[in-house]
Amino acid sequence: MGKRYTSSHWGIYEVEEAAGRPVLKGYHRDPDPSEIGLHFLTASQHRCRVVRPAVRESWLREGPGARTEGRGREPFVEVEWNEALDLIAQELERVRRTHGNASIFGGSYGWSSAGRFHHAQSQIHRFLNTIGGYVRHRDSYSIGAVQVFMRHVLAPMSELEFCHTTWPILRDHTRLFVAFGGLPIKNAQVSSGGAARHRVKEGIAAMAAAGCKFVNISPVRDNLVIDGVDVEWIPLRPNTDVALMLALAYVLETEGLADRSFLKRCTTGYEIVREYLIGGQDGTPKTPEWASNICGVPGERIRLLARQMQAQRTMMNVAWSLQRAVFGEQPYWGVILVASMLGQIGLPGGGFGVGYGMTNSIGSPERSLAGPTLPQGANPVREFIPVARIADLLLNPGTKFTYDGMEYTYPNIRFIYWAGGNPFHHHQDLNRLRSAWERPETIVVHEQVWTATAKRADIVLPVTTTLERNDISFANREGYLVAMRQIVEPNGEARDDYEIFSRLAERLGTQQAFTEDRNVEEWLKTLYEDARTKWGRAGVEAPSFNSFWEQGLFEVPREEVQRSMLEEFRRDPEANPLATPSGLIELYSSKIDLLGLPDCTGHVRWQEPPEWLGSEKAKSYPLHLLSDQPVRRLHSQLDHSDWSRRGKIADREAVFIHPDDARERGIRHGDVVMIHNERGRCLAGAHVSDVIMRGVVRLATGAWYDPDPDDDLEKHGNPNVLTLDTGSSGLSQGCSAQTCLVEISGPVADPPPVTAFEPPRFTTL
Ligand SMILES: Nc1nc2c(c(=O)[nH]1)N[C@H]1C(S)=C(S)[C@@H](COP(=O)(O)OP(=O)(O)OC[C@H]3O[C@@H](n4cnc5c(=O)[nH]c(N)nc54)[C@H](O)[C@@H]3O)O[C@H]1N2
Ligand SMILES: Nc1nc2c(c(=O)[nH]1)N[C@H]1C(S)=C(S)[C@@H](COP(=O)(O)OP(=O)(O)OC[C@H]3O[C@@H](n4cnc5c(=O)[nH]c(N)nc54)[C@H](O)[C@@H]3O)O[C@H]1N2
Ligand SMILES: [Mo]
Repeated sequence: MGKRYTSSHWGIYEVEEAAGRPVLKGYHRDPDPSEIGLHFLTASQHRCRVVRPAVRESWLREGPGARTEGRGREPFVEVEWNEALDLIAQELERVRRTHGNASIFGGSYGWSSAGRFHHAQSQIHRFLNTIGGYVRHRDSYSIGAVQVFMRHVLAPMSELEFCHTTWPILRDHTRLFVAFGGLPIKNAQVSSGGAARHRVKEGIAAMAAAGCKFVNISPVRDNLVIDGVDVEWIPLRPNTDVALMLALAYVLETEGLADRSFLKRCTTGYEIVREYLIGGQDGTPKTPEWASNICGVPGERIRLLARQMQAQRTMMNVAWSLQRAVFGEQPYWGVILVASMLGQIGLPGGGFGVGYGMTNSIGSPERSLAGPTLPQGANPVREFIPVARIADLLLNPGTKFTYDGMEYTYPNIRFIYWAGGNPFHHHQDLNRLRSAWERPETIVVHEQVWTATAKRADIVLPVTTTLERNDISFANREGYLVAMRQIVEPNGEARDDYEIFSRLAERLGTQQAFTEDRNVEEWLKTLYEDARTKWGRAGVEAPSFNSFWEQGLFEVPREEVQRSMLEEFRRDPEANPLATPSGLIELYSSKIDLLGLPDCTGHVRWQEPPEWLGSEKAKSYPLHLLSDQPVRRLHSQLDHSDWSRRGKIADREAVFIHPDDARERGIRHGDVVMIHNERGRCLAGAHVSDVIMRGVVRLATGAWYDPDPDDDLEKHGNPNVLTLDTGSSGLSQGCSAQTCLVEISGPVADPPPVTAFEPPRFTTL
């Protein structure tokens, strides 16, 4: 056997032996390996692992629906595997016979693990499809708003994400890079399915060395930092980028700097937007001074920026966080407007990006290929929710919601089956989710560790990590297929999700449909060979499965040609039309306008979000809370690792606060403070720093939700007890986590200890 590798969302790691035990090292061809993955192996032995199947006491004693308010409080009873599987199979049978499959929610949103066969979401969806289907989710928390919106005005995000202008082209051509939300190298540690060579740090450094200037437009400074290079930071109030973008457009229009020929050839609707810009619709010209009052950026800087962008090859980038907000579509429409007026879309190094720095794969010069994936089968159930509407679904069965121009009804959910995600980390307004979570009669969770979601289930089944099973990892445009050979034995009684669903399928009479009579090794081979055949047609010769498995990884040969996003379209929009109604970039969309939605009209528009620093509410809650992606983990994954815990302050997640805001509140660096608003309260450790602007605070996501059982105080610093749970708009219904005002008080004397990583209580019957 050759060298051993494993792969994770954080990267490829080499497996070596030290003192007779395996250790992980960064892949030697990775220029910037992520520290997160180095701690995967040790974390997988943590005592928060789920060891045996467990059932909530009242559910076991009294059956489905019993004392559902006890979820998260009551002890569990550990049971034998066969008993747990019998209970789940009987309950699935009861629910689908009595209430139909549209009463089973199998959303399972989450990243789970990098291996493509054991990918928990694919496994659970395939299983539920074989038993008659389930209510599913659509879209993602990542890009919920823009995913729905973008295809109407330009192109589907799924296409755009993988056709970004490559880093080498940016280096050779871009002279000015304007980053709304920065270029967070911390985020580019990951790619869903497996980052390979971490390229963003060196990509940015190479651009800077080639003379490109960077402007970071963001409430925080530290998400665009280049060693030895001055990056201009333009602080702006959260949720106000669209005002700034409109003012840039206003300057381009009124100073005669707009590229009329590009607007005419490649876009539609500019005249209508122009009316809005100059104040024809509402009597308010969108001048730099108008924008300055909203976003806090000096009018002169806005004016100058517009001229600078017009005078040289400029790439603009918008972080995904900007659309994880109420009216989240607007900054994206705004950047499309400004980029169209600059007329550089499709030119090397010009135009706009919608995700540089968000994951490692964006802007990668590697080939675009579809990798091995487990077929999920067909879902006969039509009902679905936009992913971030989970609490609405549970609280309001039978009520209507709008989505992408249609009206739908929330079904009545009795059974939640979750594998590979952590809603008590990822969802907004967790106190609201907590009441919603009491509604279903049965909740089953497959987990590796005792997450807050596992603790709030009726039946929890222990599953293996990728280190404990064989798998294949692949992420598009990462350039590698990795043979993830098992490194350690399964922890406790943990089983693979596949094994669990196979045993359930056996009980429910769908074993053949689910397993197709293949064991894991046969599946890996089949999925690999299927992908290899497809790749062969695309001119990529991959080795046979056996030699791939032996070698440990396969490096996909690179394409010779570098790419610029939308270059074909720009060259000849008639021959290469976009998939929009006009075939052009829609600066005005009659399709969206005709929907008559109040919160997403026919063109980009500034609207006051329900919570922002200029709102009435800021009088009681004067700080805007950003809950960004964490540096030392992936969401809630590996929060129990040493690496993540060493990043905490007084055991809690660090809340970044400006020195003046801290002083006004008597808060010092290292204090435990309380963050609160009318939705919830949590404790956090104060990190006093001027990397954040005044009036804004930042608490990363992913500290395991840890509410005190006797009141609603969250002890660990999970921002989602504070965030807003409303759809980004009636069009997209995306997640609105970044629209959130809070107040902070402190210091808190004698804070209660963090208990997030403790397993739940156990009892016997
Ligand atoms: N406030 C706020 N909230 C946010 C965001 C924000 O910016 N602000 N961002 C949102 C975004 S973009 C996202 S993507 C979500 C992320 O939210 P999630 O994807 O739900 O977060 P993860 O922590 O990755 O959850 C994955 C879970 O799967 C488990 N797991 C791993 N491997 C396996 C496996 O093989 N089998 C099984 N059964 N389980 C496994 C892990 O232990 C973990 O608990 O959070 C969203 N929430
Ligand atoms: N290490 C690590 N990396 C990750 C993840 C992780 O959990 N850990 N999660 C991955 C996932 S699932 C996703 S979806 C991506 C998400 O990628 P993003 O959503 O883009 O990431 P964030 O870190 O939330 O925010 C990026 C930047 O936007 C800034 N920002 C926030 N609000 C505003 C605003 O209103 N205006 C402006 N101009 N800037 C603003 C933030 O301060 C931050 O600097 O990250 C991925 N990368
Ligand atoms: Mo995400």
